[in-house]
Amino acid sequence: MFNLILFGPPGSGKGTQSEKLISKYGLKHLSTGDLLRSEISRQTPLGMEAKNFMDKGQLVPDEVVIGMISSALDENAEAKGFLFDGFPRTSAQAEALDNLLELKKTNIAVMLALDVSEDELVKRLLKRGETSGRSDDSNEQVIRARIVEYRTKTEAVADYYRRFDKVVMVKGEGGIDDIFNSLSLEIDNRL
Ligand code: B4P
Repeated sequence: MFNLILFGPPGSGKGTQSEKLISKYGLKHLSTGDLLRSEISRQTPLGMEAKNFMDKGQLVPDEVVIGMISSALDENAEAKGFLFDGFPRTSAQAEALDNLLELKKTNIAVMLALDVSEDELVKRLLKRGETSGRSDDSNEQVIRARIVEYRTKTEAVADYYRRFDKVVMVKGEGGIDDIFNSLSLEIDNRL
């Protein structure tokens, strides 16, 4: 099994690159953002709870997302590997993921971290907000709050994986295909 984490601030291209990577490598895409938005659109109790946090640009509580990932791993026991997109976003989530993967006798091969400047992030998210219908993309204050959440709670997750020498920084600005080629090269080196 080959498992990788695509990491980076909101708007860094995780969702965009994940779509291309899963089709090239046949990995199962697990995006906590997509899973949460699906719960919201189905108006489940979990979705209603998550929406309160997401609309303010805050992270959803750890126990909610860890539970979601745990179920998704069980539902996809036959996958040849997972691409984690937007998860883990806190140190508690990183530890929980390690434990879940250990139960399956596997681990994280690499964390690919997209590096993008804050100005570019805000520009991209506001642009997506014009068409996506995502309430967390259309308001600059909420976008800035998401970036603060990233700096205060999520950035430390990279330090967690650095301890195991698993982090590779990749330039996340420029053409989508160029970034995809850089990510692919790092994966090919580890397969
Ligand atoms: P996510 O759905 O994970 O969304 P994101 O981080 O905002 O965006 P992503 O990085 O995937 O976007 P992309 O760059 O592809 O999270 C949303 C919310 O859910 C969070 O704020 C939080 O509340 C909650 N949540 C999710 N996971 C959680 C967790 N584990 N714990 C707690 N809460 C959690 O796209 C951005 C735009 O840039 C697109 O329009 C794209 O077209 C464009 N773009 C991409 N690459 C580009 C390039 N190279 N050049 C120009 N534009 C580019």
